[in-house]
Amino acid sequence: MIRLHGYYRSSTSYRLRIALELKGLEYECVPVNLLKSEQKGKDFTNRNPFGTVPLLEVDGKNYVQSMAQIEWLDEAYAERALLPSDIQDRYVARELAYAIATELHAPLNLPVLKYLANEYGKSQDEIGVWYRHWLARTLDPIEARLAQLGTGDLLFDRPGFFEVCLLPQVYNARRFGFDFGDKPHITRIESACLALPEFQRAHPDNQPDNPERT
Ligand SMILES: N[C@@H](CCC(=O)N[C@@H](CS)C(=O)NCC(=O)O)C(=O)O
Repeated sequence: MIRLHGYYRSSTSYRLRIALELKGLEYECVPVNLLKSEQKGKDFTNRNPFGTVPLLEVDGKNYVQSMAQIEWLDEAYAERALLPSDIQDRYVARELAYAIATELHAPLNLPVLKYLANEYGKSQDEIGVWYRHWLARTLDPIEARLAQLGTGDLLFDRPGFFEVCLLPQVYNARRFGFDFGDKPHITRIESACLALPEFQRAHPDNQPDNPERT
């Protein structure tokens, strides 16, 4: 039994939903409301001392930290691999996915944005400028790398490790009004992925804890 404790709009929870969908694994979503700080409650932090989503529960064991979870899932369930079999391709998938996970996610996370507002009195407009600045710093070189690699509709022949990380970040970027006008490779991959049922089922719009859906 696989349970994913997450929040519909959390990009790391969205990563896990895409990974589980692409691997064809059955899972149950357990909502954790970040706006009510449920991730900081004792019940939750006893299982995940980082106090962040997603928390992946498999056969009674807890797994935390999205990139480790995704790599673990890919090793534990070898079918429909997310990482390519060729070592060079695997390197490229990791290079681009970890650029998003390590450089981009941290300065854009909810506690950072709250800190800017509460400790430094920054307005929503100023926070938007911050958000788009950090997005461009990593999405610009990712776009350049995709051009260099001659990428088509997807990084490789089917969606995997990179697309799992890219789509949630693009979703967030669009919420914050990021201009993708000069990013044809990223937007082509986005369109190709959003056309697939796995990505549609994983999308924040289709999660039961999305208040706009219920
Ligand atoms: N490095 C962690 C980051 C997890 C993370 O920051 N999750 C966010 C949602 S995308 C969260 O739980 N934020 C609430 C908080 O930090 O209090 C991972 O990849 O799992």
